[in-house]
Amino acid sequence: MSKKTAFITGITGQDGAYLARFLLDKGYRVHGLVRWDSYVDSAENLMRLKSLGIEKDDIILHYGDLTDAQNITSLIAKTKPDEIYNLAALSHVGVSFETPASVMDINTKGTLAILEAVKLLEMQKTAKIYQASSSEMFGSSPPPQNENTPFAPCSPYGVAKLASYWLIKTYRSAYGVFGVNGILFNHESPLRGDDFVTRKITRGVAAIEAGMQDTLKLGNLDARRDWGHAMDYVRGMWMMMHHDSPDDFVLATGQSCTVREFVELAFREIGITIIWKGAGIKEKGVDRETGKVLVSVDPALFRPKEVHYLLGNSTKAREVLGWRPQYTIPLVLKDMIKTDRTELRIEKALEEYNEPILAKKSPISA
Ligand code: NAP
Ligand code: G4F
Repeated sequence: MSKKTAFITGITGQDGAYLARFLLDKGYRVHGLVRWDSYVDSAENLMRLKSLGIEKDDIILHYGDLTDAQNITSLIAKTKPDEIYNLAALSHVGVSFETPASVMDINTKGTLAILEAVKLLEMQKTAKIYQASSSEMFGSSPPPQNENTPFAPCSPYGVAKLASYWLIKTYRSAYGVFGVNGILFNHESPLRGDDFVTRKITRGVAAIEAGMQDTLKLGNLDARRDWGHAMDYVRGMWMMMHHDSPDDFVLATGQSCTVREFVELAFREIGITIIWKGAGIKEKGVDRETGKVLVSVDPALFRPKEVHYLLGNSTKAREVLGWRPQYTIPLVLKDMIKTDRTELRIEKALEEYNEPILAKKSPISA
């Protein structure tokens, strides 16, 4: 049997890396879209892939940008994918308030570029599309949320993702495109960007333990999320693409906790019990043993509008696809903090090792 071909946008991101690993292990030929950048180390954006044992030669990377429709069309024509996974996005909800126009360009017009390419190239029958829809689209709709919950987005990110969700449904019914919406609740991992709250917390806690940071500054501690593991969720993406007919599915663990509770769990991993003192922007997380302030609230991290409570009901994916998450919040957290503690111990050791060498070499001290 000939190899299946997948084209992944967002291959350098958290989900892209795990999905590439998953598909390679299944014997796929994997193409990925990458943006050119001017990092000092031009391979920096491939770090996540590398950490999962994926080298440049294992996949085929193409320079491009989701906002460039001609580029996307020509890449789809050239790579002839059986499956397109559209994971590229400006994925930070808070940042989407600062850059709403680029969010619409990437997160909505980018999806349109893929759909139009498939339509223009008459690939409806050969190329399936997975769209990375988001629980952020539910916004202020009360929990638990499932496929029938009304959408009420609260951010430019949520609005842009919702427009893409509808584009997928529209091209599915109007042109027969095999397009699926995976409505995914928050999912994390050791590859999560450190601007997202879970990674900021696990890394911050590990840095406090290593003596490299004094306090952890956070925004809204009351927000409640349904946090799963990215590895479970990329498996779910593939399962949706292999269902007989295109449909929309929620993936969620069905458990949630607040940011405050996540902080408590993370500190417990390093043997610290946090007690909370004060309220609102004066609230502090204090080490019960030493009385030291380890967590404080920074109002600059509040969003203009907040999604307060996300808790998913993934009964449909469980019953129709047979999908089950293997990770619960405590297990996701353990996986993340274990990696952060190891990485920071190595970083610290390297710093200590390099310090005397740098001091010797420094022209200032000479
Ligand atoms: P991520 O780590 O932030 O990765 C985003 C990816 O998109 C990166 O590879 C990034 O490339 C790429 N990208 C951004 N703008 C682009 C552009 N204009 N052209 C081409 N590529 C571009 O996000 P993630 O957590 O893996 O999430 C994957 C997808 O699922 C996103 O669409 C996200 O919105 C959605 N989603 C995520 C979650 C979650 O909890 N993780 C939940 C629901 C939905 P660079 O490396 O060049 O920046
Ligand atoms: O980690 P977050 O930035 O994730 P958020 O906003 O829920 O978005 C993530 O999940 C969505 C699915 O629901 C995805 F579609 C999206 O791409 C992304 O992956 O923030 C979680 C909560 C928010 O309520 C935020 O206000 O944590 C709160 N928070 C409190 N302090 C913070 C911080 N968030 C961040 N990023 N940084 C803080 O210091």
